[in-house]
Amino acid sequence: MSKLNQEVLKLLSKQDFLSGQKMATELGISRTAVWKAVKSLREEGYTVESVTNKGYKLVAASSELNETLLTSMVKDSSLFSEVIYKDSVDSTQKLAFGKITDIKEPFIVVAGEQTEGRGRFNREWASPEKRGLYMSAVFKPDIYLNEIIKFNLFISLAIANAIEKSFNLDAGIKWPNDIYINGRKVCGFLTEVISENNMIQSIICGIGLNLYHTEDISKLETATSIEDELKLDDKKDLDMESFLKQLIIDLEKQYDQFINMPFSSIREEWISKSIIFGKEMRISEMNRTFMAKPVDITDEGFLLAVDRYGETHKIISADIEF
Ligand code: BT5
Repeated sequence: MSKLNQEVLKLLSKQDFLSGQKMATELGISRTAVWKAVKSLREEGYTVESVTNKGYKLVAASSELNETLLTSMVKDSSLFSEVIYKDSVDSTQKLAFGKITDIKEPFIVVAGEQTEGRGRFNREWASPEKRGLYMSAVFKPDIYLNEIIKFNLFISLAIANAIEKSFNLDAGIKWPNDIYINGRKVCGFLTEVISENNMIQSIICGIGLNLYHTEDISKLETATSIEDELKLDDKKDLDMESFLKQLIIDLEKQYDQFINMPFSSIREEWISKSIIFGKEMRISEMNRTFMAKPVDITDEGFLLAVDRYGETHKIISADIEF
């Protein structure tokens, strides 16, 4: 069905009005099949007008994430081979893990809602229906396990850049895995790995981005959404098509950099987007918590933070809070 939706959408995008009969002939299907595809596109959020004797006209693209849109995005991707879309899942991470052996190339899982969305250390990730992007991107690199330290640095830059370019908002990176706008978290991601003999086989990167306002999310003191951050004049439906295109382009670009280049190649840009430097933060490592100011990041991707006694700490992995 999705492939047919895409073909009907392509025809509608090219023309003003197009009759059901013309589409049916061009696609070699019945008029009923055309009608069904139009109905399904409308259910996915596309506005398709129909006028007797004239036919169908695409009035507005969908402001929702939907299967047709995602499939066409991935078709143009040089990295991802396919997308799995579900209206509702427990967690896209779980679904992605379940498909890893069957799908040999990199792929994407997206859901309209998650009933058990999770953050790091199994914390909850609020994933209300049609309000956000809930996505797991699976990469299949052939690199040493210790390279994974750098992965989050490249991916955070990709997400921040995509948000900035698409919505004209100032997106800041909060090391290690959050994107903030105006002091609040709009996106969190988590990186999980399958490895054997010190080599990474798959990276499963789960990205949760709050797109539209919800009461649940605004109740969280530190959270925000793209819609909440847009200026009044810009508060129209979000253009999902250009955002997804941009996100995939930026993920491809930064993943390619991650595989082929050292962190130093993006270090300056990453620092310019980071929101943690020079601020006193609570840093929680595996077995200790202390207060310190992040001051720099090394070429290898280690965070350097200075505590009140002037001692410098080299941090590989931690939770940090303002
Ligand atoms: C993260 O964890 O920030 C990673 C979130 C990853 C979610 C994606 S969605 C697609 C994929 N499938 C999944 O099941 N997960 C991934 P962490 O740093 O542990 O942050 C979690 C904390 O953020 C929670 O304890 C809350 O305080 C807060 N939080 C929960 N939901 C939020 C939301 N929607 N927006 C902002 N903050 C939220």
